[in-house]
Amino acid sequence: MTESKPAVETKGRYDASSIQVLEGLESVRKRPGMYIGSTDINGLHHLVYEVVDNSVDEALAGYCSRILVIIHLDGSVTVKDNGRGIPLDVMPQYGKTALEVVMTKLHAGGKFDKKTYKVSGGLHGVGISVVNGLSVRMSIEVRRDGKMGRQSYEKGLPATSVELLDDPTQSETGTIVTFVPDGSIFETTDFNFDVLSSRLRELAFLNTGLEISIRDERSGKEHAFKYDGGIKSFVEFINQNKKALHEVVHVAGEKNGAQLEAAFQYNEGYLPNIFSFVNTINTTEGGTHLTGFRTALSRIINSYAEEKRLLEKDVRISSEDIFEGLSAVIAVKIPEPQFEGQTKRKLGNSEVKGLVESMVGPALSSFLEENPKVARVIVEKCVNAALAREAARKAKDLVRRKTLFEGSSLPGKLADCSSTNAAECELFIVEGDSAGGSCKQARNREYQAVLPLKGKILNVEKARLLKIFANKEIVALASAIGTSVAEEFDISKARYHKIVLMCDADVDGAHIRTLLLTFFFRYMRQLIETGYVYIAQPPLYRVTKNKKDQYVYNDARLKSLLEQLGEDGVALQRYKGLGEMNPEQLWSTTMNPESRVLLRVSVDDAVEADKTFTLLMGEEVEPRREFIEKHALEVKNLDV
Ligand code: 0RA
Repeated sequence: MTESKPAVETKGRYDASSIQVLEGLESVRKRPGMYIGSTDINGLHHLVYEVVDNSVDEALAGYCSRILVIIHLDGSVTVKDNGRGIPLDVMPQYGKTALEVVMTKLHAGGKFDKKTYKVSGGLHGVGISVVNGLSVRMSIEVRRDGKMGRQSYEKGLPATSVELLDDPTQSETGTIVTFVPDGSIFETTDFNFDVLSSRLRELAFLNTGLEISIRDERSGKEHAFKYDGGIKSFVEFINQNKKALHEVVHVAGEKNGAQLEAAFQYNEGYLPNIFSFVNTINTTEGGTHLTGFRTALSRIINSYAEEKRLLEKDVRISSEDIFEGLSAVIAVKIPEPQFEGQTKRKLGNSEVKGLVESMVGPALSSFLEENPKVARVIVEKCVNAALAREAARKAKDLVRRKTLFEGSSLPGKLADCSSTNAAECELFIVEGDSAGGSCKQARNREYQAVLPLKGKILNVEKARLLKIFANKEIVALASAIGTSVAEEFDISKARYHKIVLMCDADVDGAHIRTLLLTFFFRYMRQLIETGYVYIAQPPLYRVTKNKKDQYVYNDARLKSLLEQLGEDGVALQRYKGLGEMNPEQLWSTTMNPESRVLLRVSVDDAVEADKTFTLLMGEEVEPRREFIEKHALEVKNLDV
């Protein structure tokens, strides 16, 4: 590989547009990173993308409808398409077939750059010859014009001459490429099926109607993608497990050589899920196209809402409110993209912002006018986001000012203990005023404090911050504990090192306990992590036999007790609530450290816990109750 011709005249035309620079592949092997970004697993996958991009170009030109990728057992990869195939005729200026030139020469611009929107910045579009240069072995088979042409290579150099045969099938045209990546160049040559598959799915979304399949012979896994709805299908896919608020909105346009396609749909959730592409490259860091989209959305939704008088006074939808619960895909095609950012995945071209804005704006505006129902749903979603943001800001200010939970103002309902040594102090949070009363009589005033809570406390999972901090029960709770909440939380200020939740042993009690735990988990998590939070275990039954009382804490124990003894001469009392116990009973069964059973609450897996609380606090009440009944009393830690 020594050939390096600076400028080559092509077919008698001398104008600058047809100039191409061809050179051998030695530079590719010397500086692989310059051509494929890196030599890690991303660079490895890039080899597949590069070949597939050539097939996709055939599809864009209207000649290819199917692409198949196969990962073989020996670590090689095959890409097969039904495009036109690479020309097999000899190029007079090289004395070689176009096939060999395409496969063995690095080309920068000019005739072979048939790609209208190819990418600068080293992301792709470098040519299939780069893959060849970085492969220990590569072979290609082309069917075209009734002929079949094939050639193999080693490290980019021809290992055989081009074989030309009559195509025995004489049917479909196309290209089959197989390559074995060079293990002396790549850190790993182990292709990841899931990564390749998800990129191919992206390409299938971005190229409407194109069928792309991938098969992994190592595992037997196989995926096939074909989306007749294009990026509209992409948005539906993103929102699959979410509750969508309306049909997908689709916008397309072309201006000053830039093409734009965008689709979006709001869902009931709060998180944005936005994918942006430039010339089919996933711009994971966003960029000017995304900014243009966001600006247009924000401007048009605001002005629509204002015009239709859908805004309460003082409400202004900001561009962050626009993204709440929004799933969207924005794909642009531009001639000369500039990529910036950490991973070169951020579009930098400043002109694109205005272009996108000017295409999305009017289209969205007419869409809203023509679809007033959808428009209202969208405006309402954004207004809610704006209100929530404002409320959160106010709540934060409140907490910051530290007036809310200062220890100086202990709640009136709190029967505090006399000790100030937090390590020995216990706070019993008791469901209901009557049980609270019994508890106050039963307790040891020296180190046990009692705070009765009335009914169900607020579900903090569903409420906005401002509402949470306006809730009397929660403020009472937080001020009694003394640590403040959220960002202001300070464990060293805890006034008790045992905070004991004492609820009835029924479904409502379990629900209240979960509401309390949710509050602790979301706003005082360290309290749980430090092991300060406990659940009291009041008995379910009192069994009296031979004038002797026995307290029973679960049904299994009752069953075995009754079986062991027989039911003759046995008196059974079922406790439906804490209120049914007198202070002495309450003391001996539930509060006396000598005889009580406490469960310590722990968070073993915060991510799982997070998911569980979200599930528990969902809209459906019944499944939640079932879940609570099943799990809430599972023993994690015993403190006797
Ligand atoms: C050069 C020129 C033409 C097609 C291709 C390359 C081509 C390359 C690959 C790689 C994988 N599949 C491919 N399919 C096509 C243009 C051919 C024409 O003008 O007829």
